[in-house]
Parts: sequence; C-alpha cells; structure tokens
Amino acid sequence: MQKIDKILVGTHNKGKFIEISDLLPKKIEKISPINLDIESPVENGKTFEENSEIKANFFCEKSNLVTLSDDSGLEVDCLNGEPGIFSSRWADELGGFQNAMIKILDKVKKLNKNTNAQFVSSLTIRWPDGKKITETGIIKGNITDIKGTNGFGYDPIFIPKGYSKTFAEMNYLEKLKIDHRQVAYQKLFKKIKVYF
Ligand code: ITT
Repeated sequence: MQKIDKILVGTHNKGKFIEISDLLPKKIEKISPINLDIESPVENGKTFEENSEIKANFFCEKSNLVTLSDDSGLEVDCLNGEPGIFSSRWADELGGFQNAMIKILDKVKKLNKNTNAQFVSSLTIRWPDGKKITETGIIKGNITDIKGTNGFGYDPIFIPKGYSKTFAEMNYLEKLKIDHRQVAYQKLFKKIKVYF
C-alpha cells in the first residue's frame, strides 16, 4: 500500500481549499488545481455525492494525483432543501452571496415557518488507479439574519444547533472543529488513515 505524500485538493473555492487543507495531516503536500491551470468540471450530478465524485474524477484524471474533492451546500427545510446542490449557482446567478443570502431570508420570512436548515458536505477521495471513497457530513442549525464577517459563502446566515452565533461570527478554528466538512472528513479519515 502506497502512502499518500501529496494530495490535489480539488476545488476552485478558496474557503473550501483552506478548510480541506487544514483537515488533512500537516505532512501531506496540498496542491490546488488553480496552480496547475486545471479548470472546473461541469457539475451535472443530482446529489452532493454525485457532484463530489464528478469533481474528484475530473481533477484526478487531469492531474494524475490522489485527489480530494468536496461538493457542499446549504439546505433550508421550508424551501424544500433549496438552494442545496445549487448553492453556488444561486450566488453566481444573483451576483454574489449577499444577494443569495437576502433571497433565502426573504423566502423564509414570507413563509413564516421554521428556520431549520443544514449544511451538507460530500467528500470524495480518488486515486489515479480508479479507487474512490465518498463520505457525507451534515450539520444542522437555523437560518438567521446576516451576521458576522468571517468565513465564506453562506456562513453569515447559519447558526449551528447548540450555538448562539453564526459561522461567520465564529473564529476560523471554532467553525472548522464542528462543520459539515469536519463531520464528513472524520468518517473518511477512519477509512484512509492507513494511507497517511
Ligand atoms: P468547487 O466546485 O470548485 O469546489 P464551489 O464553490 O462551486 O467550488 P460547490 O459547488 O460545492 O463549490 O458549492 C458549494 C456552495 O455552498 C458554495 O457556494 C459555497 O460557498 C457554499 N458553502 C459550502 N460550504 C460552505 C461553508 O462551510 N460555509 C459557507 N458556505 C458554504
């Protein structure tokens, strides 16, 4: 069994790149597809798992490096799970996260139902020989008015269960210890630690 000494962290999202790199052991070299001039694949899967595998396959085949990719997003219960796998697209189509967050808040307020929501992350590790493992992590919480300036994406409108501040009001390490990506990584780690 060959130990892993470098990993392509298969994402173009800087916030995700930093988090995934910090979840992995320090001794492993982390490489960005941006530095290798590898573009993003078309994400045409129907689930977080499918899109995560599409990214891992694509980046691994392009780089020939062991690759770890993430597909993630925010699911709001009263919006039937929206924006879900379209979390990134909502922000792109509305001109940024501020507008996407306002859209979510407006919709939730109009419905006047509960504010339950969850962040989901599916992580896929893929080896050049085709082997791959995918694990999914969820953190439940509630949608709230925009608060805080740390983090990225939808962090300012999400308060995890058991806490009174948004992800964007937490410091980086506080979020990293509990978030959806950490939950997915812990499941994955059990299966891949032998390669580290
Ligand atoms: P890659 O596909 O290159 O990884 P992306 O940003 O398009 O980058 P996704 O397709 O997985 O990634 O979209 C996930 C969206 O959900 C994206 O808009 C993120 O900003 C948001 N998101 C995911 N995890 C988040 C987190 O921990 N905090 C805030 N927003 C998050």
